[in-house]
Amino acid sequence: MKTALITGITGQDGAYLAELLLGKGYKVHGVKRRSSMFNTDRVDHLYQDPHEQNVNFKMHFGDLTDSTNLIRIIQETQPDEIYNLAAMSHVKVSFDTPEYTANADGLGTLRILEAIRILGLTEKTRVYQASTSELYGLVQAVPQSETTPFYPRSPYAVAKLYAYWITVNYREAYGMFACNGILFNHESPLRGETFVTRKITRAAARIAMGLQECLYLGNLEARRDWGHAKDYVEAMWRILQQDEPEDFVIATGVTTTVRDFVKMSFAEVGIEIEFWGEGVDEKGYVAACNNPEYQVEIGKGVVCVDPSYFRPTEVELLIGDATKSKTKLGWEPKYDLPALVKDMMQADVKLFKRDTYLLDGGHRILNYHE
Ligand code: NDP
Ligand code: GDR
Repeated sequence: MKTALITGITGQDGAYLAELLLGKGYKVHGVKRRSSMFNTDRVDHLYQDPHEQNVNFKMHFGDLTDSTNLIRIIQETQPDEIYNLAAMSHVKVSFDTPEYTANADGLGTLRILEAIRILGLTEKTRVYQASTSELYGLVQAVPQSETTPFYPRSPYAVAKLYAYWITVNYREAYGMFACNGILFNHESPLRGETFVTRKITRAAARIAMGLQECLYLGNLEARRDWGHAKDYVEAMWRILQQDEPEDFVIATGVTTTVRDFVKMSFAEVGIEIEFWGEGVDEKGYVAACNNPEYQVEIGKGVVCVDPSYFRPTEVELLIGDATKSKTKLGWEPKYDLPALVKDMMQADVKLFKRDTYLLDGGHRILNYHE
């Protein structure tokens, strides 16, 4: 039985990866942060009572900014594979918290690699580093492959650039089996609510139910190569099963604007969406949506552009070339974009139907944001 350690177990990818590895017979350890509220929703279905025998899923409190903690967890668990998925992963937020992002996303990776070296596990433990298409940033060439030059455009991407290269360096300097998966955007019903796709599918479901009138978004013209997280965690695992450690791009090869993602999502609930505020000055955008003159009929949907969601420097176009992964890893995505949108929309419609019953019954719902 192989043992895996997953940092970021409470996140979207951590949850899907844990499920995948448990299904393959792994013993899975996860690193979770202390929070003042329960933060394990995404993995609660995998929970095993620690008092029972043969427990294959265990969580440990930890943080990527705490090296002694990481050394102790790695020493205790002696993993065959570490998947470093933990990160402050929100690009826009990284402009507000650049130092913390550098610490967790950049130095956090170094702490894991050093812990392996300090513990004498360089021969035993393989490492997957969650690298990102954000490394490409300002477009140098398309489609983007393993050989396309990087030009990061946010504190998040710059921190991930350090993580990328320190992973390569430890592989070359110490012969470690350490690999980067350069993953393009991947989404799912478990996607964090503040990333654009989930923000859109939640709003589409809520607007269809009359729970919300307007969806505020930033740059509608940005283009992303969106895949399904379930397909992408499969690729992470395959990367660590190779004979030689290498870096791989994981992408669908199809790019779509935020605007079209909006249209596709609302079409799932039979709503033709209107886009307001374009061509109006910055304050005008928001004012139009808040103006009572513009009452929206229930069942109709409106998107308003709110410049507060613009980023100081934007990544305009991502489209990945995953030829190497397809040939070497034998990886193929099972979901295309319409299937992804359908999966997310169905889940959010179900979620808000449940919430409607609870609200109608006079119950308060925690974490209930529009
Ligand atoms: P999420 O934001 O959903 O999850 C991030 C995880 O990291 C959460 O479990 C979070 O814990 C944890 N975390 C954050 N900071 C720390 C810290 N200082 N110490 C320990 N844990 C921490 O991200 P995803 O699952 O979407 O992404 C997984 C990884 O892949 C990230 O590194 C991301 O940057 C990268 N990536 C993601 C892509 C995507 O499209 N999803 C594409 C390419 C790369 P908590 O729940 O407590 O907040
Ligand atoms: P991204 O994802 O920055 O690509 O990073 P996000 O969904 O946040 O943004 C995608 C694009 O949509 C535009 N956008 C908005 N974004 C958000 N969050 N909220 C809005 O209201 C909004 N309106 C328009 C953005 O400007 C951007 O162009 C994700 C994260 O998962 C990273 O961790 C990961 O590395 C990359 O994907 C690949």
